[in-house]
Amino acid sequence: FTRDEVKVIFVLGGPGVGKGTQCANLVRDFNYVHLSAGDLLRAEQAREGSQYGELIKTHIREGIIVPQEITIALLKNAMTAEVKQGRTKFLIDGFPRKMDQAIKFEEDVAESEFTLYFDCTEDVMLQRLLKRGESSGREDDNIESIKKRFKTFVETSMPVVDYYRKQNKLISVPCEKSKEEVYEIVKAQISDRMV
Ligand code: UP5
Ligand code: MG
Repeated sequence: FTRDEVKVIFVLGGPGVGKGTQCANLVRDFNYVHLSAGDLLRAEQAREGSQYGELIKTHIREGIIVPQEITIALLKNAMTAEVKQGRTKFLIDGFPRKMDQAIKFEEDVAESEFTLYFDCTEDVMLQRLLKRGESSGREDDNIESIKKRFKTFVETSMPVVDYYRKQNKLISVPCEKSKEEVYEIVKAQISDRMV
């Protein structure tokens, strides 16, 4: 596909803030495809014969960012498959979480329309992750990994958020309230831009 064929919205926010939850709401109400970079990495990790399985596993457990080449290739593949089916509008969740990824993706794949940023205190995110960790089976939903994810988010991913804020391409939504209340704010902020 070419860069003009697709429409891309980035969805960013700290670990456990509710990116996946709100993307599911958006997909229900708008004609978008939800691609979670983390989900794509976990699927690749679990894929038999993947040469990156071990690398992805350790990076996720340590809460650090997998090299961009891997993540961008997974995203591109997933997008290609969707475009073939005529689906061209994407919510890209949990990506880009490092400046090099943002620049490379926008250069090579497509420019983002805007970034939806979910904002929340670490305390609230921690509670959500610990609760989810009781049943998620995710290898990074434990207190040690969660602390590392928070650190990476502040040091490595917030510069991306600030970069889009400076470009006036950031829509920031507070996320402390209930899922339903947060979604009301999301809709009010972006529904006119989801066409
Ligand atoms: N919940 C959600 N909203 C709520 C609300 N308003 N009130 C109360 N509860 C709420 O939600 C988390 C939990 O909170 C759920 O139980 C939910 O019901 C509840 P969820 O929607 O899953 O939050 P989300 O922001 O998607 O959390 P997630 O854990 O997926 O975020 P991360 O950004 O940490 O995880 P991701 O999967 O994106 O990445 C994992 C790892 O992959 C990274 O740490 C990194 O190592 C690697 N990665 C890369 O290397 N590169 C990438 O580009 C992407 C990922
Ligand atoms: Mg998620």
